Amino acid sequence: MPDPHAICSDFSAHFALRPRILVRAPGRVNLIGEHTDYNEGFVLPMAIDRATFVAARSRPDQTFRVYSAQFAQEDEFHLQRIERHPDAAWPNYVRGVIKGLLARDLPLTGADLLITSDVPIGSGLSSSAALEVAVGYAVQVLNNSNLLGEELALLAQGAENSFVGVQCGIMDQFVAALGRKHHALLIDCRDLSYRPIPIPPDVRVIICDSGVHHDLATSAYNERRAACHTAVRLLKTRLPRLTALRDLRVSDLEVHGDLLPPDVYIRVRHVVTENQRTLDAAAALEAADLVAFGQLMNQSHQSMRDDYAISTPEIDLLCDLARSVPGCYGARLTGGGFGGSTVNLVTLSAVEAFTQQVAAGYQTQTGRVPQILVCRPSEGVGRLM
Ligand code: GAF
Repeated sequence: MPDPHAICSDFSAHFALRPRILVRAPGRVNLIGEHTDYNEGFVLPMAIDRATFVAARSRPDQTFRVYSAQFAQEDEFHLQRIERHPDAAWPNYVRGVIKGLLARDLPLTGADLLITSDVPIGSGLSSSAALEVAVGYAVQVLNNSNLLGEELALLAQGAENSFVGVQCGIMDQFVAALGRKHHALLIDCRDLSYRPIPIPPDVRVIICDSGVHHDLATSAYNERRAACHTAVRLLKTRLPRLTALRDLRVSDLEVHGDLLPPDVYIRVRHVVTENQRTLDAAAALEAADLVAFGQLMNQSHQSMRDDYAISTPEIDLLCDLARSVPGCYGARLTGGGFGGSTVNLVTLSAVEAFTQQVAAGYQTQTGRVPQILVCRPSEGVGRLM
């Protein structure tokens, strides 16, 4: 984790004043429940011990000066004129959140922000949600407002949907805002109720970053979401009460699947089976039945690979390597897909062997060194200073 004192010193060096606050929001890894959130279904993510940090101080005017230590770039904008940044991507996450706060009629002053992070970018660990939630929280603390928890998550998701242009669901922002130490969260993405489920102390959640990320991921993600909308529209002709794929059971799909073109049918099959797997996996975790949990992870990966078509050869290889290590309960792609990372559940005593064998196997077969993070379930957003 970056040293909080060093972050504050960087702020002082950049803005010539001490920051008033320092905020942290975590990245996340999803244990199971992929592409179910925007179908109003269930997800089971946990916040990780990698995070984005925002040091901040109010300004007496209406200007925002935002420095990204990772990109060594500064962005400046006026509160009354917030538009998309013409070239860089990262400022739009910040601008979108501030615009969202203004749209909620919160009276804001300008601020100086310094942002730094140890959440890898493009690895499927939701560095963007960590950034949105950290900025939304920090700016509210400066302005004495308290849109917290699920409201903060919705604000951050809105920024990503309408300002950045990714039609993501609520999962990443929700767990960045509400993550719980030692726990994963079973989230019902329809009514946003949730239940923390403890991760047993004798296992580790290990992330393996393939180092491969496809540029078309955003458009492919939006296409998947569009296919789900199409499916609901077609199914509604016979099932008028259906409002989202969450309402469909596996048995309904067998009866009404003839309404769907084959390419849409397999997408729906992933969502419907994944939703059930997520509920089953949450029950298995609650019962500390890690063997059952791991089998559901493996089935989830197969469904993402074959039906939702969001895996890659590198991710499939990482999963195969992981499953060949004794003590690994299960392995699957995590996050939106098209590259990124796998999530693996590994018994404590096998962590070292797992790390060595997967890294060596991946390097031999691809020439790439995977980043492997043994991570701990952490708290959601909070103030460090
Ligand atoms: C990305 C999105 F941001 C989430 O909302 C979710 O849909 C996920 O992909 C897939 O489960 O992380």
